[in-house]
Amino acid sequence: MRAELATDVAVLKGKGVTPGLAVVLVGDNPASEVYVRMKVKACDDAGFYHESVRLRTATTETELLTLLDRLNADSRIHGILVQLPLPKQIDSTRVLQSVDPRKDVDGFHPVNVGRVSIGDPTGFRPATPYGVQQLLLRSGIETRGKHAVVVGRSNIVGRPMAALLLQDGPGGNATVTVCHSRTADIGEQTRRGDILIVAIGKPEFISGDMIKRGATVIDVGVNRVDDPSRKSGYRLVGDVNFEQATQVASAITPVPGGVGPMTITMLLYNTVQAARQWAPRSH
Ligand code: L34
Repeated sequence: MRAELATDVAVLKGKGVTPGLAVVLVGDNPASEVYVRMKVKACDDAGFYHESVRLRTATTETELLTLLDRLNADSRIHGILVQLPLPKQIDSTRVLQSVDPRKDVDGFHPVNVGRVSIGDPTGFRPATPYGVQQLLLRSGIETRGKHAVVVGRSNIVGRPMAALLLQDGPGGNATVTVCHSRTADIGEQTRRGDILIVAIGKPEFISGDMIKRGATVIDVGVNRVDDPSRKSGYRLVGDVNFEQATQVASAITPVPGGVGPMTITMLLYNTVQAARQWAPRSH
């Protein structure tokens, strides 16, 4: 997919358009710093114009909104990403609504949420669930008529994931169950999934006995657990017990190296899509 992107970028540059992304990070959440660094590097590798803006933890909502006004008006910038979570004095909903929907490459603006919800292909699809859908499609895993069980109902992953799997078309047409923290007997639900997608942020929450034999398991969780034997002091584990799951599942994504890198790739895709909307038509 990165190679496909390189071709797309070359075509756009031939038309005088260099995809441009602004990455905004407020505060010093260590995981966010890692993700943002990876995104900026991916932009560099892909030949994008990019601007990364770091704001201190005490940034006011007004300061952030002023920055977004500037980025919304900047013609070099086709995509704007405000890394979440934001410090608590800032109202995330207001911030996400202040990104121009045409530059909302995260797909978090209500206009894009609505478009994805009604199956309008012009809406930006949030990078993580979009990446999961591409993983399934490009691994030849049929979703049509299958029972997909999504664990987690966040706005970033669970809800848009369910919307994408429900859409009519490739990577869609699944029967979808969404589980969450108030679901009674969650194992009873997860065991029904031909495709099990887990995004709840609880280390190794899904044990082998919660998985249907032969299922495809997509582990969206990236959790840091203490590990004194590592130089960093921690290691990464998913929301799924990988060892147990491999005994039961027919396919599974690892953590790290699974959904995370796909998320970054789809962010680049969405930025190219955004840039195309500004490029002169070839016919
Ligand atoms: N606005 N906020 C906004 N957009 C997003 O799309 C995100 N997300 C989530 C958190 N906040 C966001 C991300 O970028 C999660 N996320 C993300 C992106 C990349 C990776 C994980 C989460 C990733 O590449 N993880 C590596 C391991 C990285 C490490 O060493 O910690 C992996 O291989 O899974």
